[in-house]
This record gives sequence, structure tokens and C-alpha cells, in this order.
Amino acid sequence: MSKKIDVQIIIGSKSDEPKIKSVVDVLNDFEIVHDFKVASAHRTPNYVEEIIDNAINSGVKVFITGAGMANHLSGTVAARTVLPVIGVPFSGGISHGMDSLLSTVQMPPGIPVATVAVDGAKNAAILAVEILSVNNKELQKKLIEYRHSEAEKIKNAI
Ligand code: RP5
Repeated sequence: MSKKIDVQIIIGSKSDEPKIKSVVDVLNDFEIVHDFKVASAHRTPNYVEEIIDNAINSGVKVFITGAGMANHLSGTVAARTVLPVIGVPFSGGISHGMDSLLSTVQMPPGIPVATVAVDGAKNAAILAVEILSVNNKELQKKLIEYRHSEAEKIKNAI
């Protein structure tokens, strides 16, 4: 039997794929089962809804969403679920992604998007693992080990 998907990743365009790669890498490192889709809040709104509904029905626990320019994808997902949504603004638009950053982070009260830095895909993945680890001591242990190994890399960089 295939394992249940814990994280649903959605990006706004195939052209965003290199900017989300580190999410997939980190989730693979932590052996978190995830699904990856390309869908646009503006260009394929019905498909976005379909993905969200399927993800909710299949028991997904966290969404990671990213888009460049006007990132309405993250807000659209947040509007349709009470599950945590982590938004990744992408560079490429105005002022190195300031457009995407503001449209991701400036959500109205009541509908949060946990927004990471512009092109901060790695932190989005780590935050997703942290959310999943709340009731999972094994995952917490792996996160602590991961943080130690990242610190070692920095210490050994020079
Ligand atoms: C956004 O517009 C996408 O997320 C992408 O960052 C940007 C450009 O999309 P493409 O024209 O490359 O498909 O919606």
C-alpha cells in the first residue's frame, strides 16, 4: 500500500520549478511523502480547486505554495482550507520578488499564509517538517540532527 501524502506542493508555473527544488530535496531527506503539482490561481483556477479538494480528502497535513509576480496561489489555497499553508514568494518580478513577497504575506486577518523569504523554499520545507513533528518525537529528533549537521557545514566552510 502506498504511504499517505503529508505535504501538497503547488507552484504557479513550470518555470518556477528550479526555485522549489530544495523543498523536494529536504522533504526527501526527511522521508516525508509529498505530491507536486503545477497550477495557477489565475490561469487554471478550477484545477487549483481540484488539487486542494483532493489533497484535503486524501489527508494532506500541510500545503507549500509558491508563485512569482502576483502570488495569489498561496492566498487562494489558504482561503479554501484550515490546514497550514506555507507560501514561498519567488523572485523574477518587480524589485527581485517584492511583488510576490507582498502578495504572499499581506493576507487579510483570519486567513494566514506562513510566508518565508523570497526564494526561501528550503525554510518552507523545514517549517513543514516542524509542523509535522509536533506530535512526532522521531521527526523532532531528526530535525535536531539536521540542524546540527547544517551547523557543522557552516563551521567547516572556511
Ligand atoms: C507566475 O507568473 C508564475 O508563478 C511565474 O513565477 C510567473 C511567470 O510564469 P510563466 O509565464 O513563466 O508561466 O504566475
